Amino acid sequence: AETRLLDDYRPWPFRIAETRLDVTLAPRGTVVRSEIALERSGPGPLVMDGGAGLRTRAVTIDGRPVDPAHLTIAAESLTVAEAALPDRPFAFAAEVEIDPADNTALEGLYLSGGMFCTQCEAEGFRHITWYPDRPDVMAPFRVVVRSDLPVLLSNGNPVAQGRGWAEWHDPWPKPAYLFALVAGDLRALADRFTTMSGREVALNIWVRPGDLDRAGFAMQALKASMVWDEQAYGREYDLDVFNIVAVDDFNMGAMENKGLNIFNSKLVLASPDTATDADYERIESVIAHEYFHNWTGNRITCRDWFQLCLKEGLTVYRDQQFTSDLRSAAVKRIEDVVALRARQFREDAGPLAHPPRPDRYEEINNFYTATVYEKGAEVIGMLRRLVGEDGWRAGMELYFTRHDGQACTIEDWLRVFQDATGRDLAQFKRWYTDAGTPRLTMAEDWDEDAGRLTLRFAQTTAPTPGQPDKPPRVIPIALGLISPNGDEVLPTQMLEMTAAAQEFSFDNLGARPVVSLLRGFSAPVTVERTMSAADRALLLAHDSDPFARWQAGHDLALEALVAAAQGGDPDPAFSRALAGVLGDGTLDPAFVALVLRLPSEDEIAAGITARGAIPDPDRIHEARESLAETIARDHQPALAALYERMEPQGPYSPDAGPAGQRSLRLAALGLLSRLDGGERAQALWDAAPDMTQRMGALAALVRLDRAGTALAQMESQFADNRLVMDKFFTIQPIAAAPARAVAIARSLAARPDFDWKNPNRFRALIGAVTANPAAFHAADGSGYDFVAEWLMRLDPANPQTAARMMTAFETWPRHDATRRKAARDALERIAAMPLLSVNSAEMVRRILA
Ligand code: HT7
Ligand code: ZN
Repeated sequence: AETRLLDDYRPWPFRIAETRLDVTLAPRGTVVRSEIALERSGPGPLVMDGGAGLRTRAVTIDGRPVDPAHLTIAAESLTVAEAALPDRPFAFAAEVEIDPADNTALEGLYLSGGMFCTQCEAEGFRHITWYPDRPDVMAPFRVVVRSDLPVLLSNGNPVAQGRGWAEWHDPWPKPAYLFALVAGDLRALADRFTTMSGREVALNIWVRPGDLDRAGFAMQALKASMVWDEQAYGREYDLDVFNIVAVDDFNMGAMENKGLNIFNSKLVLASPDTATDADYERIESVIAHEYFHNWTGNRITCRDWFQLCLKEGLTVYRDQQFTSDLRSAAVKRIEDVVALRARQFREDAGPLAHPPRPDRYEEINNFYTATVYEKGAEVIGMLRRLVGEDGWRAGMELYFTRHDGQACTIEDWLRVFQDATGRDLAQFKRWYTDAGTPRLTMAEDWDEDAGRLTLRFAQTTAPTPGQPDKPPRVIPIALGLISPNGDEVLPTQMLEMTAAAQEFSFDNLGARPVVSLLRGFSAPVTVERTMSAADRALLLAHDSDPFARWQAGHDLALEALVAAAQGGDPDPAFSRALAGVLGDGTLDPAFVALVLRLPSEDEIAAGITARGAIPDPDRIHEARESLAETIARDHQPALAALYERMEPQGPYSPDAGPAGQRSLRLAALGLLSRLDGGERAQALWDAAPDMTQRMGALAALVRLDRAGTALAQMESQFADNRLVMDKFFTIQPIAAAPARAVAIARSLAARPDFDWKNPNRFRALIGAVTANPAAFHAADGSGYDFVAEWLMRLDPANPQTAARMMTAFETWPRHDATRRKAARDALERIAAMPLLSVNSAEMVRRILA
């Protein structure tokens, strides 16, 4: 496939005054008539993007058919020669036919359970009609939708409607990727919002008729998001209506189409008996994320797809701030860092590493990654730390005013902050252009006589594909100093490291303090320092920074697990230190639950790799299980008391308080079930107060291999609820003992309700195997084979989802020779598939490179 390069950017040589679409829907033979009002802005022919599925019936310029001598229709483009184009403004019109019923890739216009819907980001619009399908070409849209279905929606404001048709007008110029159309038998949960300038906005969440009673939380989240963006950034909504539609078949989470957000139904529908606390929190944050895109993504969009993190990194950053304001900032920060390390650090350490702003790609859909999204957000957090609060506010204001209505680049973004603050951001830009996670080492010199502590920092970044050398970056290092008795002797300081090696000294210290390093996770780096278990325990007990406090406990656990998984004796320090945490009634239960959550098997494997050894997934699993059992034995009475005390009283609420209590209760349950044979878990399942606790109980039962009755009950109660049944498919392979997980997954895959063309169901089952590391990385290759088999089946139907899941293989190079060979064989089988998609071909090639 063709490699696209950042440096090859050229503007399109036309401007669009207006795009008109008239779409007559049918499962097969949907007719799309387009009329595009154009004006030349540079030399060249008129080249439109399009896909193989378009049956072109007519192409006209100013109403006259284009002379075939001047018209070239190729596989992916339509060209009208310059000679056939008028010098003045003109109208290009086309009529094409497409078949949404055959669209299993879920890009462009497709059918989901009898409902027509679209997904156009990144390059789906070209499957609907001929168009300049690039984000820097923006136009107001006028759309007529024709169908017998009762609800007909598109972007913008409704203009008129009659029997079988509806007209919509979106006055805000937008690129084609933000186009959307929906038609179906839908019901709306309706509400209203008055913006800060007094605009009345009609809010609708459209769902299938039976789902209305599960849309209330999403509506609440939408209104909270609208208020927050006004208060935090002064941004208000700009149309008369805001529509959200829930769809069952969807490749990702949700899509920010202007005025018509389309959501995976799992990110809209929630009730206490069907959704967990984590589901609720995710719904809240994704509703916010898509809503925030209205300014960071839609009003100001990307010049090209290399700039994807311009909108995604910033919008993730904004949704993280929103959740942190609504819930607990400390807990949110820890959760975000856990997720960043699990997905982005892992990506950065493997063959798929790329910068937040890549400079080449074959298939853009492969670049909706943790690096673009989550690292993109971390880079923005660092920028804020470096320019300070006033600089941040001034920069954001300038960004919104200077670039409203434009398609921008990372250079535009950085120039705004340079202009607003006078700060040179040339070195900071490396965070956007360079891949890899910097490794920060710190050594300490203590001068007892002078009372001076000198910290010697060094940074290095390992080579990544295509980037052998890494110059130093600017790293904001937040630190504080804690005295041996736990008092803070130096509150948080923000150091700026700019060189490969740098020293910082602190004077007038009475006794040697303990350094609380990288407070708030002030930069996305890995930290290496020598530190005693006693000092870590001191920080866990006393650090004023909640992130650093949690990190101290996490490091204790990680060190113990890394040692145990390599055959060493497990250090009892972590379990011992937990006594203080479990006994401290002032701590937020959600925080305590996070301290109790052991490092993942994948994180332990990465820790072993970082120490230059080869991880053994089976031993890692055993070490983790064994530490959990030790903790349970060491703290049984305290855990049992917490389990009882943390039962929230009153009706279910997904708020942070009760959700945090449940998370601690279930953490205690998970540990206690190692001692009580699952008695509490069974009792909790039977009492079944809400889905959060049911799933916590079920996970413990599956792990103990005594979930048969519970699973049968779940199935009979929820056979008609796809979202709950997805949980049924996930929990078994993910929580089962690794030796049984693949066999369980195979038998689940044989069930008639394993509707593998539905991305949620596919991810629920096949993704669950990849999330059980000792099963996926089984030495006999059975995990790799199972996943590869299913990816090969999915690829022809839905390349985007298949390619995305291939990232499960990205850690293959760190394993032993037997596993490496098994993984390579599986990947090579995929690579050898006839007609493998461009998406999967690119992924396999990069993973094997
Ligand atoms: N901007 C969207 C990214 C996206 C997407 C969403 C659904 C299906 C396919 C998609 N391709 C790209 C989602 C977001 O980041 O908000
Ligand atoms: Zn987004």
